Amino acid sequence: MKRLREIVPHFSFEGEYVGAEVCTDGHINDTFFVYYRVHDKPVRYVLQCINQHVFRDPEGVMANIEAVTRHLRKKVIEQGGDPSRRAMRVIPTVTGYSFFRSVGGEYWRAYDFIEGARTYEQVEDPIHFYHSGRTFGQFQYLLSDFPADTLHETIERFHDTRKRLGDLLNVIETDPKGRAAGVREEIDFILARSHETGVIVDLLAAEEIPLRVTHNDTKLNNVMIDDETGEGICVLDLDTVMPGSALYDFGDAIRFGASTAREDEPNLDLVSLDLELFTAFTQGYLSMAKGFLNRVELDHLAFSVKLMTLETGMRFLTDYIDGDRYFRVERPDHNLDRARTQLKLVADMEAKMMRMEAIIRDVLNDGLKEGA
Ligand code: GN1
Ligand code: MG
Repeated sequence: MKRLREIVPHFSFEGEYVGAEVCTDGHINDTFFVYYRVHDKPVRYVLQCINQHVFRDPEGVMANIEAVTRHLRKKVIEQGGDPSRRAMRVIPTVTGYSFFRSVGGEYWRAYDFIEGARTYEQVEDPIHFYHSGRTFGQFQYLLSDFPADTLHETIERFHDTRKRLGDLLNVIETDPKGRAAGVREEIDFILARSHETGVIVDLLAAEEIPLRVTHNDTKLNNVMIDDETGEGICVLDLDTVMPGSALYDFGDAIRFGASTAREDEPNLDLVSLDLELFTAFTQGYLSMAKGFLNRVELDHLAFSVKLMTLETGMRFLTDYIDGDRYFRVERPDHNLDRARTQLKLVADMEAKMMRMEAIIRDVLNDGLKEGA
């Protein structure tokens, strides 16, 4: 916390400083809540130190975030919404920059905290997940006229699942901690599905599905849900906003939010895909997105759920074998537990694939009836 006292004065926070605490959500950046008082009213800000092992170009990240939040704010205002709740605001430094670079080369940035709303690690009420779907669908919709090619690709080939498979194969080869032999079963499970890893990137390359501005990290805990109405207010964690496929966002949201267990649940018997939650998200998402997705995108929604889950399982397993260098871990084998939940989900998703397809068809057909 000591270093915070040196960082805080560089931001144009309003009021008197009260204190700060660590926020433990998220696997990548260091996050803090900073408390102020403005005319006796408590105010909270979010202060983050960007992880430069993951984000090699923090200035590119902030340029993306600045441009995207500006665009979202403009859209929200045009539509008569409340921009202070519906779009994140980057708090400038006292010298007017979107980030502060410390003497040691750390990059810090700050946001307003939206009060009267919270994020969830797991769905507590399916309606929240419906609203999560609507909020991510709306995010894509509001950015559909944003020039995607002006964004920095801040993590190269982030959701290129075939490349992620290559990363796994490389680390199995070098095996720096001697962990590969202990996870043969998991490796074999992934290898048996290697032919599917290129499906979405190949559709993008063939221009059968368009490149869109996507969020790329659509976990339930990246949506603020209003405490009173249960509605999704806005999307958080814009670090990975980049050109990508809408399928990445749909699939990743389901893999995290529609699981019956936490992402790191060690007891795999508790882990499965909840089809009721799948339905809730699909209804919310398609209520915003069915108007702009093309036929090939719609046809691959269910597949994307499985592919994004397989990809995340591969990433956790890669990091486990690599000695836990990427994702923050809180216990030994944490990344292995995470990898196993993902692979368990993949197997369950395969068993439920036809039912997912049928639900998507029903949701689309109901939508058509409504509009008729
Ligand atoms: C990371 O930091 P967090 O928890 O929002 C990761 C995502 C993974 C996710 C798995 C930049 O997101 O890609 O899906 O963990 N973010 C980055 O929980 O790698
Ligand atoms: Mg996050």
